[in-house]
Amino acid sequence: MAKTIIIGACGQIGTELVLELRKKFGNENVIAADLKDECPAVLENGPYQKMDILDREFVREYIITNEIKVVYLLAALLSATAEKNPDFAWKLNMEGLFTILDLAKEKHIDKIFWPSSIAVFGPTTPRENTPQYTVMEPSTVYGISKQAGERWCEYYFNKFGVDVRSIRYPGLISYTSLPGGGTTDYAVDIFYQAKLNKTFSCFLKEDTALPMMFMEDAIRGTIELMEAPKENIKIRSAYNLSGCSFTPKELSEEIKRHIPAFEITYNPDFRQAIADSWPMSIDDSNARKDWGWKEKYNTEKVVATMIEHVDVKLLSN
Ligand code: NAD
Ligand code: AKB
Repeated sequence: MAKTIIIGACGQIGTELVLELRKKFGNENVIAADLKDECPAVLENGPYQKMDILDREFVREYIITNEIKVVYLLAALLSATAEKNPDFAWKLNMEGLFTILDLAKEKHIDKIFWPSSIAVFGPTTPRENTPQYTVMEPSTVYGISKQAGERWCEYYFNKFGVDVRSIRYPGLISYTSLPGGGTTDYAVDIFYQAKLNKTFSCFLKEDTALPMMFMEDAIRGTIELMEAPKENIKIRSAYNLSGCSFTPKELSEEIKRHIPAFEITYNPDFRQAIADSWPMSIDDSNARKDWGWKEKYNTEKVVATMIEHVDVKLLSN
């Protein structure tokens, strides 16, 4: 069994991806790696390695010595945090990717998953049903790093045959761990505040539609993409992927059906400009055609599942 590592394993996606991959491939074969000194309790069912993706020599040595063949590289600064520290965001989001692409170019690694984002699109992109191939002029440092990353992934595939696969994730909604500094984080935070205080102050305007996806769909899609036969993967930059799409007002109305006393207020901040530059909905027909993608969660089902499972104790961890 080829060993797999998830770098950036303690984040919103990593936590759930590690657990799902361990179910599939066995706990011992899936290594969680992150900056954190200690393994979080939820990931204690398998190996954990403290790792800084920016320590290129350590990462190379660890992956080569442990004969790790599959890498999921999740460590990154997300859109809102990246705007506050653009130099470091560019460094983190790009250097780690080169370390992993180079290991694959040298044939130490067989397969890479590296996530892109809807942030690769920009204000000049058609915002409704955004096509796979269209104008892409991202206006955030995060979007620029993701677009550059996509170009490098495709380049390493074309030039060196590196088997790298990627998805342009929309905003991801989950309850196992908290989101890490993105513009779509409001769509997770709202559930905690709805349960705790029955009120939520939203940092986006009421009519700001964004593409979103429930984490279970995102993890399933990621694993399906990684398991698809190589010849089916026609896109080596990153696939558009769609789940559902809603505005803060629509989300709050759906929450009100479960918690009638819930109230939302709108206090837009710097993240409004980021959201305004992103698509409202996504055309993912290439993913459907090439490797059979289909989402399971619409907005109604996302809300019902979040209301059922969100545990406000997570806020104090
Ligand atoms: P997150 O911020 O929740 O988690 C990132 C993890 O990386 C954290 O646990 C952090 O400790 C770790 N990390 C940071 N710097 C590191 C370093 N130098 N070395 C090792 N680990 C480091 O992020 P996430 O939401 O899980 O996103 C993972 C990836 O998916 C990112 O590349 C992100 O751009 C992409 N993505 C996420 C979403 C989303 O909605 N969550 C949407 C689109 C794309
Ligand atoms: C963010 O808001 O930065 C992320 C993303 C869509 O990439 N959730």
